[in-house]
Amino acid sequence: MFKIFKKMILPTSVMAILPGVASASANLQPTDFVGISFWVISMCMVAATAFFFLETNNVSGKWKTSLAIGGLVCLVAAVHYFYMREVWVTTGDTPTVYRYVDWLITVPLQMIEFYIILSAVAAVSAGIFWRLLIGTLVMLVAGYMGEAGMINAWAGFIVGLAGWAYILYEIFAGEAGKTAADKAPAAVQTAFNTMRWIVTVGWAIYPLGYFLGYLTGSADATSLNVIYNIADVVNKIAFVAVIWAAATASTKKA
Ligand SMILES: *C/C=C(C)/C=C/C=C(C)/C=C/C1=C(C)CCCC1(C)C
Repeated sequence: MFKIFKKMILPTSVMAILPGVASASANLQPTDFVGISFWVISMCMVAATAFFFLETNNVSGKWKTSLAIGGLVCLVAAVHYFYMREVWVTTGDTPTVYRYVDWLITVPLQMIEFYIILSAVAAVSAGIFWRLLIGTLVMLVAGYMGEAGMINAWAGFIVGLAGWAYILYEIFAGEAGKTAADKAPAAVQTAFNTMRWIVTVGWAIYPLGYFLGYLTGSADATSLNVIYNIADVVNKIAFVAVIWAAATASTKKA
């Protein structure tokens, strides 16, 4: 009885909460493809949330934490997508503040996933955790301050890039990268490798958007929002799906 309750509590609470924040906008025009993309992505995030939470029941103990965190990433993103869609549909503005609030929560959680999947298979130092967290915060806070006009826009960009470079160094050549190469089993190595390429190639979209949309003003709000929306599917849902695949493979083997 208790087990069933435990299994149901996460998905049920998610499904109970989400419709409450998903006030359907009455203003969505059939030709507003950016608005439609906001809608589609928010629903993908809801579905992914439910899926990853449910799948925590099907993987072995050491993987449950990483899948639960992956579910949280999608849940937080889903809620922000509802807000962002609303801003876009009602004002036609880019919902920059909501994106940054979303990033401030989801990006550190995603970076911490590197640490958690390694600690599921090897003894790892807490230094990895802190370096990834600090690099992420430097990247996001600098970008935000630059975009909000609190500091020089170029300074924010350059400090933000340095934070990102620091993260990349850690997962490719630093302690995290070395631990994955030396100590992780094949399934985890594959996952780790795909995840760090998502962080390199997929995440490049965001500084590119800052550069083209904000610093040089050569990209318009419509294309930027569509690109961010599609990028988030890869950079969040596919990122967690890679962890899920490793978790499932390693559970079947055990
Ligand atoms: C789900 C959302 C994700 C994965 C967002 C990631 C955002 C970034 C990697 C942002 C990076 C930036 C820089 C590297 C330079 C400064 C400007 C930022 C914050 C856009």
